Amino acid sequence: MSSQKFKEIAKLLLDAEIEKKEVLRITADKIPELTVDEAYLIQKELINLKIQQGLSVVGPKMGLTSRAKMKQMNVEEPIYGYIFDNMVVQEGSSLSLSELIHPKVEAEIAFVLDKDLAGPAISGVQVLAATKYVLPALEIIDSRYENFQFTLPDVIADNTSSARVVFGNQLRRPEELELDLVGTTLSINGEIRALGAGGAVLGHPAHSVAMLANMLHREGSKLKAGQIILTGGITEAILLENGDEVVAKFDQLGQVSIKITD
Ligand code: 0L1
Ligand code: MG
Repeated sequence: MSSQKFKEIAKLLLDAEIEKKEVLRITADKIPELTVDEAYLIQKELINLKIQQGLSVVGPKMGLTSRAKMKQMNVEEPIYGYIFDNMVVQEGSSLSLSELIHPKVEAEIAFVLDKDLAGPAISGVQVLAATKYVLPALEIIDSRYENFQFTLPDVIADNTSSARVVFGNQLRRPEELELDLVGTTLSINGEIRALGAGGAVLGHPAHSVAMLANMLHREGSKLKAGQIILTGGITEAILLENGDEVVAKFDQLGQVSIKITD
């Protein structure tokens, strides 16, 4: 497959994001045999296009980190993408549906490292030793594909549906908490719509960061100090509607909220 083709598809996905228009998944017509490795090459082209437009990477994110989501997609390994500065929404502020296609929200724990971490064979213990602090987050995913329908390579190419992120204000040292036991509720308009604990993320969110460092190593890359890393959904993702008041509460980590407008 030519790199020109990958560039064209990256541009198509970027245009879909900017114009807020869903497109047919790549594997339905353009490249039915798209592999995971090729999908990451398309993702890389997409990331480069965003950087050329003046955007900056805030940090990487892991997706499909729960056993349930992996089983649903019939995959053995999570996937990763990137969060950009224009995706960060202030805690407690409003987000307009007019900026997005069909957004969904999920509750996550984010890490900030104070040392670079390069795979291979990084462990959860090494991640915790290199962590400056952890913080609560809401991730808003917004697949650029029609009806959120895609295969694994499609969603990798689409920067793992990354769209918006809201970070909470409470920063905690990881040793102050048992992150796998951190209970989390995701409420909309006062009603709990999803719940879970940190252990839903590959047994412990630090395992997700370790796996990410090891996956990045395969492409000659690493986790960098200061980046904010999203570890993956503790809860399922819930479709957002106009008027939704979204609040995720995390045991010992505080809460993160956002209001959805039209
Ligand atoms: O952050 C995520 O877990 C999303 C990964 C992509 C799958 C989806 O869009 O549901
Ligand atoms: Mg996520």
